[in-house]
Amino acid sequence: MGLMDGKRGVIFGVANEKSIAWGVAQQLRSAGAELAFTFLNEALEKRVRPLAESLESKIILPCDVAVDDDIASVFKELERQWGTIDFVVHAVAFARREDLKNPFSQTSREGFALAMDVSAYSLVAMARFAIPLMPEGGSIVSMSYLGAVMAVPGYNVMGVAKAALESSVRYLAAELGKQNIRVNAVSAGPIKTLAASGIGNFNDKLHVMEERSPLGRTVTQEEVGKATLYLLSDLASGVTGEVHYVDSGFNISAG
Ligand code: NAD
Ligand code: 0WE
Repeated sequence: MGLMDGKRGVIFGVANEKSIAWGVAQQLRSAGAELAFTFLNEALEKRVRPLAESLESKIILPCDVAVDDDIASVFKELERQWGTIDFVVHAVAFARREDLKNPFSQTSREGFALAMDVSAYSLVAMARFAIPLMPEGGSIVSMSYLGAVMAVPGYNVMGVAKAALESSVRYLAAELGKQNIRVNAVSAGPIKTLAASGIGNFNDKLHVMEERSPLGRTVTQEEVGKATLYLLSDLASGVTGEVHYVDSGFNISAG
């Protein structure tokens, strides 16, 4: 008997076995959920397909979340194969490398729009296409970071995008509560993933975290996965519009 027996959903954002989305997928599968996956491009398909198949997934689809037609195609295929779904995991973010390196004031209009589009608007688009597949309700969880609410050095335009993402979580939750669709975010502490490996001095950030956080260590993909499992399950049936911190307590002790 699993917490997610009989539940089906889609996970956006697995790039490899280090992805936070993969930590979430493993927890969901262990709890009995049936999973569909998306991948950004052919290079990533090579990584994602074997991972998805190792969890007995049969629905593995391409999706650039900056393209509405791609998102529409994913949910169309889920409707064709499953009829309805119970959950969506949004674990996608992107900003131009130079916008995470240069001073924030130098962010270009295009760079700002791209970060917002891929990292924040994509959640709204996913919700839009998921709603018709959740006639009895459902649960949507996205991934955020402390940089949404504090000016973390170097996080820059991604912090602005995460602020928009967290606000979108609240507006979606407020609107969709009547349809029993819950929308939440997990705010994770720094974890060494593909996205993080593109950040200069990321190891220094991990060490600061280890020194200053109440638990005295960084968090794992598994721990983020467990919190996400909770939010997607009926254990969290009364929880919506929340940003749930899984960051070793750093948010209460930073500085
Ligand atoms: P990751 O690189 O494993 O995952 C990021 C994913 O975003 C990749 O699968 C990539 O393919 C996907 N992506 C980027 N642009 C896309 C697009 N246009 N269309 C579709 N997919 C696209 O890194 P991660 O750290 O697991 O990141 C997952 C989420 O967790 C992100 O939202 C990130 O901001 C968030 N997060 C990460 C950390 C951390 O320290 N690693 C901390 C807090 C929150
Ligand atoms: O959300 C993120 C990082 C997301 C990300 C990473 C990259 C690297 C490669 C978005 N876009 C890109 N673009 C690239 O070209 N995190 C929460 C991880 C992260 O990034 C930081 C952090 C943390 C934590 C940047 C500065 C300070 C802390």
